[in-house]
Amino acid sequence: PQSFRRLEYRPPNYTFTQVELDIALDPARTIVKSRLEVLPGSGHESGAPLVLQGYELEFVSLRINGEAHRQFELTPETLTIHALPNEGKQAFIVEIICVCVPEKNTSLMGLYVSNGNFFTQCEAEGFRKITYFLDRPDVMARYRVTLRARESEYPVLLSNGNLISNEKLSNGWHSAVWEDPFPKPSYLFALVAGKLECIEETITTSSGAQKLLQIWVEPHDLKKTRHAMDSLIASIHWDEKRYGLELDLERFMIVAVGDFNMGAMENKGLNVFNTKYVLAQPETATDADFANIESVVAHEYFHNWTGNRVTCRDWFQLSLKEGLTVFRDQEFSADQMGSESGRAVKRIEDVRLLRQLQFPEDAGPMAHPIRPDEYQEINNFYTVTVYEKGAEVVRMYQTLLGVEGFRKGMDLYFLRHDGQAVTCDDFLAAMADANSRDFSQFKHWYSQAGTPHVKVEESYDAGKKQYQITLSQSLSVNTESKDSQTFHIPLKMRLLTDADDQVETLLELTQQQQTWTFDELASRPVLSINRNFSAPIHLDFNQSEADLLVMFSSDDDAFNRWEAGQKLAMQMILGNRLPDPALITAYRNLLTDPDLDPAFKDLALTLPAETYLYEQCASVDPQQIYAARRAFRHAIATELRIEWAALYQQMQTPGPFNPDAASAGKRALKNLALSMLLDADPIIWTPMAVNQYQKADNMTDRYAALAALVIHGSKSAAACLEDFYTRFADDALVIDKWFALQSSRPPVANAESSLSDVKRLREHEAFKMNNPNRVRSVIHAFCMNNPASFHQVDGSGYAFWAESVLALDPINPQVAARLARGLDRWRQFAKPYQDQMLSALKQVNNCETLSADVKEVVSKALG
Ligand code: DPP
Ligand code: ZN
Repeated sequence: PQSFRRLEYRPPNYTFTQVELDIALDPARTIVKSRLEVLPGSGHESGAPLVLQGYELEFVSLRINGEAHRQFELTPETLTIHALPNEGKQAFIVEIICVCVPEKNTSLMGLYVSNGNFFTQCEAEGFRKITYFLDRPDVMARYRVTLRARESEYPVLLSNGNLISNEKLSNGWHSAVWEDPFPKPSYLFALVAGKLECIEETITTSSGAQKLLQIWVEPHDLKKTRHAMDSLIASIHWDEKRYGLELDLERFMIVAVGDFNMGAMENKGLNVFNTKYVLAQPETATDADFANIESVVAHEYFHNWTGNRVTCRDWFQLSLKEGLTVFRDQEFSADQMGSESGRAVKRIEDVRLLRQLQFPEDAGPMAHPIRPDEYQEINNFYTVTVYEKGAEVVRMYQTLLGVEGFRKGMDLYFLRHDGQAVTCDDFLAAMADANSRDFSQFKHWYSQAGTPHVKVEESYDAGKKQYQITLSQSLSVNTESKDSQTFHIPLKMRLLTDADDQVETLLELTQQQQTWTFDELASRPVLSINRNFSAPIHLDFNQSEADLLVMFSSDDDAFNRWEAGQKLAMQMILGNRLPDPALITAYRNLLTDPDLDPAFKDLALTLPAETYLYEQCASVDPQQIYAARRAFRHAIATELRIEWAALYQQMQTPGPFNPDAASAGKRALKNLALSMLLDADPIIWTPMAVNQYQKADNMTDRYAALAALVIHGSKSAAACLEDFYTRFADDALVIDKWFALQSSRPPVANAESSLSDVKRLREHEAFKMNNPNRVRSVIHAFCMNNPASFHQVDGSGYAFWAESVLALDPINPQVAARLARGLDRWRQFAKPYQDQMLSALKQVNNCETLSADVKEVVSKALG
């Protein structure tokens, strides 16, 4: 397979200034006419042919400067045009006509049909499935787009920018012309056509301009758009206030689609969203859904500046826009929490995700730097490393420079690069230059894969009243190469003392090993370091359980307070121990502390995920870890049953549903209590859970009760599941929850295995192999979110995985490749799991017709 390398970047031979598209939409045969104004590019070589990308297109005709042109070659992936006028040294016009077949497009890249409507997805390389083009992000052009379609079937016609005109044509067709005033790369092109309706609002932005905001959905979903609109308005105001960035278009549209590979897409002025990240009302969406919608709407809106106005030179720079935009949406969501403790809760959730998903990736066969050096299929690099670790790297600039210094860097970045396609180095240079800082060592965060380890050694000399810490850094064994460079690591720290007289400081670890000395300490302090998770590292610190207990009950840094509890639980679970009395007491004090945020309590009593526990083991026995974690949880449930019962009452949220952070936190804690109580005293609490299921006026409470019944193997679960299905049969997103809950149910005594459930669900009449959300809620949920059921000694889970990857791949390679990542960490498992995984991987790898997407993933896993 072909590999692409970052260092082989060449500036384009040609570029386009103006692109005109005329698209006659027909599901079976869409005719695309393009008119391209071509100029020599910054890498022009006289006489070089113009090589356009095109994929799964039917070529019809080519004209240059108005004349039919015959000197060209077609391959399955390119159109190469020779004999250009004047050797291509001056502007010329290329006109191409081609045809594509949207109704056959199940990959959901390019132009496709979903529920009778047309949608596009062009990032990263989908535009080449619509027409022949220089489909690379450093070619930026102005677009004028004419859409034509049968009016009765496709009354709404949308594209990027501003609507110029709308016309009735003969034969029941109509057309719309859209013009985008901002030059953009092809990956930001979008069109939408069909039977859609919108809610709209007009707002005034900071310069006093009026802007039209619209959210387009299928008519029956209009009532579920309010929260997305509120989130959009909040995002627009936040970006003005925090970064001085204003919406630049007269009109900003969001469109929801039920068939979508990703979460959402930031096409200029016309964001296309997975329905999952738009539609919400209290009866059908959980608190988590509300929060996700707010953050994804913000994320895509923020791309308008970080991604669209300033874009990526090439796809190796993806983290330039994604890491930065995730950081921006994280900060926005933290501000939306409305309190300091809310900010900390958001931080804990983000770090938990990073460590559960990104740390394993960084230690596995697909490990790559946030700026990868090589890829076979770029779709495989929309990863938690590029996104979440990328956001951590951006956060470290802010930690080092302060919020104001970071803002100065952002201002300089836009001043220098607005309208350009640039690199991660350009971003780093703007941060450095705006603050007169030397970031040459910081660059290694972009070039080295793997999670760094920082080892802490401490000593206290009572005679001298002196305390010392020595920090040493190393890359993990897997990824360390001889020439690995030391990182610039910002570590926030504070010494916790009885006198409480120490301030928080920032240590910058830049050498392999450094020592810091602290004087005049009357007694040995407790070290709180990497506060607020200031650096994305593994902290190797053998802190005593006594010190951890001190931090868990009193560290003023909420993140480290939470972290101390996680570490205690983790050590005990991995040591196959139950929580000791001191920890139970600490849990009890925390749960009954009237001043603590309920959302924080919920996180503090949520145990580390199984997959995070795996990362701590040299050889993983998944059944053993599952059993130890479950026993530990059962002990917390029973020992604290009185506190859980009290919380279940105290955390009720009477009155109309409000999705704000404070109410959501109460519901989370109440529902954790319910789940614990079902574990501790099922006979008493099963009827209570059934009652909550039936009486709930919102999805958070209804779903939580249902999940608790299902997860604990309650006899009432089946009836409630059936009721749930009937109640919500018309709501695809709720039915996805119904599928996902059953597929991710861990093993329970006396119940059938989840694998047989999943196999049954796959035959269910509502299961659809070509709908990514449904596939993810059944197959991915089982293979990637139900470790104790998936990892079976007989390998049956892996056989199901192999069969599913092979069945999905011809339909949708991107969704299949994501599933294929499910066995990445096979080397880490004990026998016989490891052998069974290996044979499943080989089975997939042996298929001769694998997509480039899946091939890259499994060959790297085996490699
Ligand atoms: N739509 C994806 C995102 O916003 C890819 N750009 O991250
Ligand atoms: Zn993004």
